[in-house]
Amino acid sequence: MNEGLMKNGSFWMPSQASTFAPGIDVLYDFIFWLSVVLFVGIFVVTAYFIIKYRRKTDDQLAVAQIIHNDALELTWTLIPLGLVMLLFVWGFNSYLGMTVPPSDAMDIKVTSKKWNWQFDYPEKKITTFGDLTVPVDTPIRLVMSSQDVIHSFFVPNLRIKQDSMPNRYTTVWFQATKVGRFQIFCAEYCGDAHSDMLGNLIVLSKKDYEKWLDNGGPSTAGMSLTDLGQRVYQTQCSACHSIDNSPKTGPTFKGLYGKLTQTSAGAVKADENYLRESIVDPMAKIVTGYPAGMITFAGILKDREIDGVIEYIKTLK
Ligand code: HEC
Ligand SMILES: [Cu+2]
Repeated sequence: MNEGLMKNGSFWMPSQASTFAPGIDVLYDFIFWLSVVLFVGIFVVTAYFIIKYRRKTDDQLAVAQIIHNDALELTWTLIPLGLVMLLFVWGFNSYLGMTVPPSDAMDIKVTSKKWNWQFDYPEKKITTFGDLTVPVDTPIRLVMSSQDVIHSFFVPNLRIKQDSMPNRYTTVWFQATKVGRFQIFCAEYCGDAHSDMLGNLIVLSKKDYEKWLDNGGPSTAGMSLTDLGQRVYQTQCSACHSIDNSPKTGPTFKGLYGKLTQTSAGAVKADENYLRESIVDPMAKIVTGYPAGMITFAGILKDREIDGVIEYIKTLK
């Protein structure tokens, strides 16, 4: 579990990890307590009037109707108007602050697709899946788009949420104030595995971030092929392929290696070449009984990652 979402927060809110968070929480608290005061106040006054002006004797006549009262009407118009305008100006102001990034913000490209997040760091040609790594105390602008349906990038600790859409760019910016790991959610219902469309925001000190960039991003160099493959499986394939025979959109990986698979091109033995072809050119042979529902991973996965995932599939006897 990520620190911050469940721990360190208050009863209402996860811990604050961006420059926006304190201001937004004050506005939230203000609206909350204003609602409590108005709710309780109106009920108390209503109850008091019910008792005070109740009919006391059977033959009591109705009190004369009040048709018009300037002072009363001005009061109940102007006070709510003032409150609503205050909330509008306050909210609009913080909205502007969240919409307009500082000119020195660092751009990171975010691509969403069913069902994961891809992050491209322009300076070093690094791409990561699921994990977004950023330096602390640095303005970051996310330029987002989607490869399929609408998704929504949501990090509660930062107090930011922004839809990511096909065929257009949307942006959101933030400045993290705390080193740590925070949960990324998809906040737009986007299909079967929507609730698995999770990621981590990893905030590093500036020095650690430079080191991370210099090492080419997430260090996979020291990882064994199988470990790397398992990671690729979890971020890229687990939405559609199980490893325990349970049914998903695609066939299970359990026992797949070496098996005779029925496909649109006849029976094929699932060896390394077939697995590789299924990953980079999934339309070549469609498994019988399944929809042609897999996208190509050519250009998305590096060769070593493909090798890794094949090794990983081999371990799933
Ligand atoms: C969006 C869902 C989806 C994702 C994500 C996905 N696949 Fe698939 N995959 C399918 C479907 C559906 C099939 C069956 C139809 C076909 O053969 O194309 C399939 C078939 C396969 C097969 C052939 C299986 C067999 O029984 O012969 C392999 C191998 C495979 N996928 C590997 C992968 C790997 C590795 C990944 C991750 C890098 C991945 N898939 C990600 C949907 C998906
Ligand atoms: Cu989504």
